[in-house]
Amino acid sequence: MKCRICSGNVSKFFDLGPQPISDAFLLPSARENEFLYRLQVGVCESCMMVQQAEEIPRQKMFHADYPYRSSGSALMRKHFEAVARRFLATELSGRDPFIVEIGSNDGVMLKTISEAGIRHLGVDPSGGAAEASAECGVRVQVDFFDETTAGTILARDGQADVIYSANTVSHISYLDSVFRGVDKLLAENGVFVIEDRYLGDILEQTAFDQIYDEHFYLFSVRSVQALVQLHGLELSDIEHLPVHGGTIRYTISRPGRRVVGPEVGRLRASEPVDFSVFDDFARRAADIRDELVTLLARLRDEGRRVVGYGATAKSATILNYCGIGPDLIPYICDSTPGKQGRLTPGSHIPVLAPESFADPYPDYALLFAWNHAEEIMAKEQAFRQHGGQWIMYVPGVHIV
Ligand code: JHZ
Ligand code: SAH
Ligand code: ZN
Repeated sequence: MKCRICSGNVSKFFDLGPQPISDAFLLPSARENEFLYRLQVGVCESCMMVQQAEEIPRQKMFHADYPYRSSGSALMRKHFEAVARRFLATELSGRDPFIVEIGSNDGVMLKTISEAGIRHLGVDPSGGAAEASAECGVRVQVDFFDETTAGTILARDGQADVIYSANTVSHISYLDSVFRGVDKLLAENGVFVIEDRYLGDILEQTAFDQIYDEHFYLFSVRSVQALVQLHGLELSDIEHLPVHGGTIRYTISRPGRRVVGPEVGRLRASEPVDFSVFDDFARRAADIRDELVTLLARLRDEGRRVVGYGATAKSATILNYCGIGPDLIPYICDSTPGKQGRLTPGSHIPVLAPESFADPYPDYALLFAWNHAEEIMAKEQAFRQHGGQWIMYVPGVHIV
């Protein structure tokens, strides 16, 4: 298998078997003929980009009914407001600045930019999310960002001082086209800022649920630096952030335009050179699967009730890789309207509104939205007061 970035040799290290589209929550009548594919990941021996073996057609994942809404978490609303405020104070403080966001979803970040009266454009193919962003005053183009889209934006709006993209660039297999588009659209002294899950944290926490269809790539400093250089740009800074279990914000600019920060070399030097870490990771993931399934089966046999909390995209990997279905987890509570009343992809577990959680409280709750643990546990304090306990599986199976 050849690297989608540099054509180097990719060595596969983890086969997660047949998997559904992670955000394709089914209507109960649509459980037949579900689309499944084989989820396998490998690492490029040249540029270290971790990537999937199979590409899913993009419109199968991102379309009018794509249910994820970034604003569903107070933590992420706060995070993106801070991102916008920082841009307003720095890169967007000049004369008539312009910012483009790739994967603007429901406008969680651009809302603050729009309120400040700054020229902006969100690009997102998920029509439902785009509609929600338009309702809060965000200008949006319902489209996949690529070289063609970039050309249209350039002709209509001119060059961008900032191109920002959170949790989206890693979702795009055709990054050659995206980077050609960025190169066209970015102003001479502009910045391309990407935030994405960090491979280093995923390996350290054995967070193998971060591997699913949408996460076509898992980024590291080394692989992003290689990617950026291939397209004639420079990785000028990185910041390691705690959101989503560990994220890196990469600041990319035209060569020589910015001083390269010391963190780039420092974190890069900590990244693996011996690829046996990937085989160890796959082995630990299989151990976590065995431990989790054993625990859930034991609790069921003891007559304990266990329900799920947070019908995340990540949970598709856990449920389908572990073979967990409604016999072990009768339902999952989730606050997203577009997921409620539907079944989880592949595993066909009903998704119910959070109000069902207390009706009556289960003995245990398996927290699939572990990256929002603090927020969820704070709002569900009564669960613990009723004797309930949380089951976690990152960084290993444990009960809190
Ligand atoms: P959350 C998605 O991943 C998909 P997911 C995508 N690939 C990605 O990278 C990230 O988002 C950005 C619910 N919830 O953020 C809402 C509650 O019920 O971990 C969500 O369905 N109550 C684009 O899906 C889910 O949990 C709450 O109080 O893994 C959280 O999803 C809170 C805070 C959340 O992303
Ligand atoms: N930035 C938000 C949303 C992440 S969800 C956040 O961090 O929470 C990923 C989003 O990327 C989805 O809304 C999806 O529709 C969008 N997306 C996927 N491919 C894209 C592409 N080629 N161009 C623009 N957006 C894309
Ligand atoms: Zn490569």
